[in-house]
Amino acid sequence: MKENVFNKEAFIEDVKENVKNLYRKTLDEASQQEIFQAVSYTVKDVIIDDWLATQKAFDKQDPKMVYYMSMEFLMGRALGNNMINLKMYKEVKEALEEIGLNLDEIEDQEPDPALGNGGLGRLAACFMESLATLGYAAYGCGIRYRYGMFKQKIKDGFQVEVPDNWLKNGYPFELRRPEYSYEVKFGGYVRAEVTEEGKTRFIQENYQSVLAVPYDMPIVGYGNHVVDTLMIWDAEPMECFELDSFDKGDYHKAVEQENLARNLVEVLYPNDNHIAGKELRLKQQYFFVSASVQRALARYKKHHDDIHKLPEKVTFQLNDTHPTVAVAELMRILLDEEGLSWDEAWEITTKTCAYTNHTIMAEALEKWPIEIFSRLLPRIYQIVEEINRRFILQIQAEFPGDNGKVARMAIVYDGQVKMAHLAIAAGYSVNGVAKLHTEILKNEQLHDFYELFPQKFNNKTNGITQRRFLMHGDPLLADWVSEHIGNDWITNLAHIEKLAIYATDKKAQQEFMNIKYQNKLRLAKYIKEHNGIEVDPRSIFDVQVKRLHEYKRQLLNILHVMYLYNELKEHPDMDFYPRTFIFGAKAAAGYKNAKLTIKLINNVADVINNDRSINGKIKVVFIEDYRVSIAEWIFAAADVSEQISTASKEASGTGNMKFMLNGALTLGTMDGANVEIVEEVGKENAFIFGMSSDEVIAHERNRDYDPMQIFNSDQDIRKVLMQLINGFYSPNDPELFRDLYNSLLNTQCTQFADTYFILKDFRSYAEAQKRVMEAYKDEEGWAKSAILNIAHAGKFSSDRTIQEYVDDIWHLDKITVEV
Ligand code: GL9
Repeated sequence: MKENVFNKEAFIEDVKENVKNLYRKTLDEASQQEIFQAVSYTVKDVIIDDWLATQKAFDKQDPKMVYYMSMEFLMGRALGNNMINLKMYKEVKEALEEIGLNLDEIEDQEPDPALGNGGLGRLAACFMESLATLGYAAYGCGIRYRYGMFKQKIKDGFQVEVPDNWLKNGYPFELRRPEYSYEVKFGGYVRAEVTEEGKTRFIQENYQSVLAVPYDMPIVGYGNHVVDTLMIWDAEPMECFELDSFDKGDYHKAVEQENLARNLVEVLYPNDNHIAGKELRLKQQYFFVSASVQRALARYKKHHDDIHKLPEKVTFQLNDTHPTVAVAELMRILLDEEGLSWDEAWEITTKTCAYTNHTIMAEALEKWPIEIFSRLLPRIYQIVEEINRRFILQIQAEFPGDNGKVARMAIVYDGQVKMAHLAIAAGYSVNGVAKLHTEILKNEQLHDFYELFPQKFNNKTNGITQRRFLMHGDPLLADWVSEHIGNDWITNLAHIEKLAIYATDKKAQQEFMNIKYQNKLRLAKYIKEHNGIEVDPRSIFDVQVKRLHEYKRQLLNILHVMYLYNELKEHPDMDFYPRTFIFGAKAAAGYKNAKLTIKLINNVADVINNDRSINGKIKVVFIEDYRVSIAEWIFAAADVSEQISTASKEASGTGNMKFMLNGALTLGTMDGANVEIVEEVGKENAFIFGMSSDEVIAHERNRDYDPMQIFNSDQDIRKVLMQLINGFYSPNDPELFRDLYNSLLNTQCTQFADTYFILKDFRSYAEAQKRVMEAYKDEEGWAKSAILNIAHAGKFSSDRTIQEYVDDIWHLDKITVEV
């Protein structure tokens, strides 16, 4: 295969040309943003050739392909990673430096396309990158939200949400493809018509429609010339309808239809592990699913004429239940447009769709009121009802007389359409995202379904891409790894195990600690600039960055900080290693306790950071607007990775893997993928605490946990909780944190006090934190553990995850791209 030979002079000439053509400027007149655009277009030129060649390879090699359907793709910035995967990053950096330009600053001009909330959306982005790198044909299917995840501002300690207009300067890495537009229909009614051959046909009438227009983004594989495609859909009004409507004198409807198109893709719902149940959300789901399925089928039919063989060439992976209407949409097209019988259509559908579950949180389970669902999608609802009718017959045949099963498993029940049940009934595969999570699905959450379809259930432990989260985020460490063990880890992370022999090498330990220090300096500088807080890069950087959610227990972390501070005040000479507690988290806009926790962290930070008497031994930092780009720097700088969710609640976690790969030690519960991290690296190289998932589940079942007993018997905990309501951290409004206090103790205010067992795990957490401190004092021991963490992160590459999806679920063919 030909390497992309990089020509510095030609690259710079191209950038200059782009600045001239785009802005009628010379390079020295251009702003940083303009230079970012020009550099991006130059890089895009390189990508385009590979992209074309990849499409040619698809046509010629006719591989089976996966359509990864997801409401969210949390891509993060593209420029840097595209250059890394084109193997031109360092060369471009040098070329730009020679003409006085700084690549870091240029990269910093790119908005983070934040078309996702958190782990689920970032996983989809890592998966696309791994698919391209492994040489599989893949399309990501999603929505081109005009406003992605909101920008977070911290004002007076409170979170304020600001719209993120990421498209305002134009996004260089997208391509509008109007020739692949499709109509998507909403509402109206369904008329049955008997054809001449005596078949019944169903026709949707009096509907509103929008035009789905795709924007394609390139997904560049690492060094293999493969460029897959992320298609994200924009909504435009159907032009012709307006006139039609005026003709019919239906002005109102024409306006409604315009508004539908305008509102549809306006904004991403900012909820993590929680469903808002809004009608517009269901519209978004059907909109992108219908358009994607139509495009996939059109592509298939261009190359194949037997629709029955669709499962040999196409698979739809449903990223959580959000795109599950795909099942019914595929049925609709096969029945109504392809004219297949129910059994033929069902056979194809159930061999084409597969479902991934990402959470056991009850409030995240999607259920749509029949009223909304049937009004919005009348034909789809008919089909779902028929799937349900047949599914209930199957349940009854399998478990005769067990009416409880029907009640628990039906797709349509209690006035609701249950999307997970539909996905499991129709999917040929159901997978969880970490070993423990999959076991909980099989034994608890989806036990009834597991009894009916044991063969469908499988585990695919999540992973992350080392190209972004080591090569791009932590170049010093990446180079150091390569110097010691070569480059193989870049495309096969299992090779990073070779690093293990350096864990006890004094020189390697020194070098590692020095790189960590450099990365801590980089972050300390950022914190100084953005928070005005001076942090000591020699202190332990103890980090919890992730969405704010009660089950993730940021509250446990900050309560422990309050406890430590009390200890330090009482025993000023106690043995203590300086600590910087770093938080970063967005709270869903309507999630009160989550937002209050942010305020608490900031108030605690204010008090502690300004208390001279503790000599800066504790610092608390809340990083504003936590997002992919800053995350890369944070992982690189972390010593301690806080993964402290209530056991059983975090399906997998993926931040835990990013920290590990960057040589941070996990302080965590036996939850999600933490279990497998400890399995890989060994208990002695992590700090594990707290209840097991079995214990948590048993308490939940028996309802026998009483936090009040702990409050009454543990004076340190009591003191910390009292500080929530005595104005210690909020003198002007002593009642400010009352709701947090109540959430822990007061059954009047929450169904169960301390739902997430914060007080129950507190002592065990505090004890684990002590072990962290002791361990850090032994610098060599710490370096050894850190290096072992990196060396044992091999399993957690999304390349491994994708290969498992391919082997067990998708059965894709590899393609090769010649250039
Ligand atoms: C999540 C889980 O909570 C995480 O534990 C898991 O790692 C990711 C990816 O599998 O999926 N499920 C979920 O709803 N979210 C997750 O992060 N939340 C969102 O990002 C919307």
